Amino acid sequence: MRGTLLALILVFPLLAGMAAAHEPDTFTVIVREDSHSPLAVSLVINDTVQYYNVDNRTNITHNIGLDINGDGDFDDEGEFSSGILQSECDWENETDCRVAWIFVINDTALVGNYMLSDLHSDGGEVEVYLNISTDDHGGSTPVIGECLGDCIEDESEPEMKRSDQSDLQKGLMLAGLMMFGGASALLVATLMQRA
Ligand SMILES: [Ca+2]
Repeated sequence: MRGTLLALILVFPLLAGMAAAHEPDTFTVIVREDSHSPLAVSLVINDTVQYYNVDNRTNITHNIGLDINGDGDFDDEGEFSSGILQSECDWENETDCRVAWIFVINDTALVGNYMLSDLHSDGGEVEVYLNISTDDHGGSTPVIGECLGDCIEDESEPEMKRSDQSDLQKGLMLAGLMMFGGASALLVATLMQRA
């Protein structure tokens, strides 16, 4: 056990550094009547997130998106959304009907920390978080904060859009990274013991 612990301590910093080398992942968010599970998702470029609506209240639909100017729609410049999400579809007669939003993060322009709104058709609203960062070990994507046009000093972090939740976001991302690193270290430690 002591050997495992030692290996864990030695390996952890190494893995923490390697954790950013990344294969595309798909994350699933369950959209419920009063909340999302999970409420916050952290992705890198080339990941996919799918928001799956399981709110089966009669005639209630969801529409999840970024409302930059706070006017209650997702149609303005720089805004994006899921479109209307039903809880179930009659696929034969409603070919446009959807129950899930499959959002492929394939554009570095999407990098940022977002507070999205899930607008319910009955006027309810749930705020959810979506954090998108570059996979900076890929080598081909622009570094966050790199000057690409109108340069502003001290722009070392992606701008928090709509909300000042950056500390919470960072905490969540750090916690996620640590959990991943810890799990990986345990795996490696186990493998080392077997060898
Ligand atoms: Ca808007």
